[in-house]
Formats: sequence, structure tokens, C-alpha cells
Amino acid sequence: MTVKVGVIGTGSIGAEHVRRLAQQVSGAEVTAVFDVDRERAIEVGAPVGAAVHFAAHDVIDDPAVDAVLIASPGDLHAEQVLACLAAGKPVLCEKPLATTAESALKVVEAEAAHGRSLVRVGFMRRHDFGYRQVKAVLDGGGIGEPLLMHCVHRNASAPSWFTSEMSLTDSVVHEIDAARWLLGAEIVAATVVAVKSSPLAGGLRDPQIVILETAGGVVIEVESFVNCQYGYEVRCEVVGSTGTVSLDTPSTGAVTRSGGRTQPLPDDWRTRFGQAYLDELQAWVDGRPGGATAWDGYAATAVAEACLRSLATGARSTVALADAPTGSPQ
Ligand code: NAD
Ligand code: ISE
Repeated sequence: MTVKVGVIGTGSIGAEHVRRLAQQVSGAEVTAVFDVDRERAIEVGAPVGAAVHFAAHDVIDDPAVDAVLIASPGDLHAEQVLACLAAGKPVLCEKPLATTAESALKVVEAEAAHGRSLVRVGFMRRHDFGYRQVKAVLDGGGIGEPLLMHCVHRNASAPSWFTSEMSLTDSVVHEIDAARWLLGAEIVAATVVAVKSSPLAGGLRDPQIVILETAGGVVIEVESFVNCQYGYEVRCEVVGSTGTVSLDTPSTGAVTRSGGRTQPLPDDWRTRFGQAYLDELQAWVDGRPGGATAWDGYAATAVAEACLRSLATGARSTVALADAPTGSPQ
């Protein structure tokens, strides 16, 4: 059976998802798209034979659409996911699920009321081979009891409209989700530590250090540096009671010569996580379990909100999650 997918938002990652769904994911086709930038929607949708609609709800209500992928700006996600739930259609929403914990919780509640697991959130690291290896070691008790975690998340440069807050809500939110998933624990507090800013960061607080604490006392230290200049790097190391497990940039094309060794780095997330995005889409189209749920999206947004409070005040900020509604897929 072919899953007919409608895509809302055909910008940077939306266009890539359209291409992946149309050309690389088996059992999927893109039947409808919408973007407020109509020329962009036509440019992306026409080559794959998708109908180009005039509004997001036209995509959601289109009888030729079985499932919806949302890749619009984050502040529109909650409303668009709620509309998909109202139509009873499965939805894969790019991160974040919402920009406030309050609106993310509404999605969790609406899905629970619906009684079916319809929402996936695009935290693609859960599909990355390296992250999955780290998870397997942790789940198998391979390093004893996890005690602390170091994370590095660097982008070569951020667009001019990127803010210090977005370094937390757009970038660190991936580490928030990855840490929750890897450690199997909720994060209960966040502290953003002031760091000397790079003179090349265009006035942003960049880099930033975030300290997250889990309910069980594991401390996660995250460096987000969105203007590091040299390339894209995502690394982590979990330190356990009997060993450590780490994730490095996949080693490809390393050159050793003349007494030295060089290794190319990915330019950005497109290259580094290309296979993870593809695996995420294939798993979603196949209807396989796994991937981040609405609850995961809510928890990540609640922690990101705590990071924003800490950024504003300089103080440690606690996270108080609501009780999961009955029937909410965890
Ligand atoms: P983008 O700005 O390139 O694309 C967003 C698109 O949404 C634009 O084409 C814009 O015209 C369109 N848009 C604006 N208002 C709209 C509306 N009301 N309805 C439909 N479309 C609308 O941004 P992007 O980098 O593609 O990011 C989109 C989302 O994907 C964000 O939530 C971002 O955080 C997420 N993202 C995730 C990853 C990842 O690694 N998982 C990477 C990049 C972006
Ligand atoms: C971007 O939105 C992403 O989600 C990328 O994965 C991340 O590395 C980048 O920092 C974000 O801006």
C-alpha cells in the first residue's frame, strides 16, 4: 500500500523531506503541499506531481492525503498538529512540537482523547546509527550506571535572524530529547551558564553551556556553539560507573599522510543526519513503532522553556511536567 503524504512547509528541510519521500522512501508518495511562499511550494511540489494547495487545512482535509508532514516554522506546529488530530490523520511534525509547554500539552491531551498514537516528532537522532549504538550499550548495562553526560553541538554559522534563545529552543532541544531517550529519565532542572561570547557570533550569546539534571541525579552538560566557523559537529559521551560510551562524528575519508591525519567534517545537519532523516521517514511510512511521541515533544519543550527562564534570569530553573493523560502514548 502506498501512503499518500501531504507536506506543510516546503522550506529548507520541508523540500528535502519531499524529495526523500518521493524518491527514496518506499511505499510513499507526496500528493499535496502547501507553503505561504507559493512559488516555493510550486518549485518543490510540481516536480513530484503534488497538488499545490492554498492553505494548510486544504492539505490536511485533502482526501488524497493519508498522513501529514509538518515542516513549517515551529510556532505554527501545535495548531497544525491539532488540525491533523481533528481530521484523524497521522502526522510527523518537525521539531519542536510546539514553542510553549502549554500548547504542546494540548497536543498530548488531544491525542489521548483521540485514543490512537497519531503524532511523531522529528527528533531524528533517535534514528541515527551512532546514537542507536550508544543507546544499545546503555540499555545493555555496558557501562554500569550512567552518572553524567557531555554533549557538543556545533554549527558552522547561524543565519542572521538566529537568536541566543534559538540556540536553546532550536539546537539544544535535540540534546534534551536525546538525553531523555538515551538515559530513559525525565529532566527536572536546567541552568544556562554565561560563557564568553565569540567575537564572530554577531552579538549572540554564543557559545552557551547548559546544565541539565535528571530526576535520578544524572548531570548533562551541553555546549551549543552555532557560529563555530569550522563545520558541523555533534558529539556526546556518557560516563558510567564502569566505563564510558561515546558518539563521534562518523569517520569518512580520513587522510593520513606526511606525518599527519585529516578528517573531513559535515557542512551541516543535512549531511550529518541525512541517513537518519531517511530512516525516520521510512519508519513513519511503514507505521513502525519508535521515534519521539507527542509526550516526548511536550517534555522537550518544557525543558527548553526552563532553559529560556534560566537564560533570562541566570538562575537554575526547575521543570514541572504535567501528569500524562490516561491513554497518552509514552
Ligand atoms: P525554513 O524557514 O527554511 O522553512 C519554513 C517554511 O515554512 C518556509 O518555506 C516558509 O515560507 C513556510 N511557512 C511559513 N509560514 C507558513 C505557514 N503558515 N504554513 C505553511 N508554511 C509556512 O525553515 P526550516 O529550516 O526548513 O525549518 C522548518 C522546521 O523544521 C522548524 O521547526 C525547524 O526547527 C525544523 N528543522 C529541523 C531540523 C532537524 O534536524 N530535525 C533541521 C532543520 C529544521
Ligand atoms: C536546526 O534547526 C536543526 O534542527 C539542526 O539539527 C541543528 O543542528 C541546528 O542547530 C538547528 O538550527
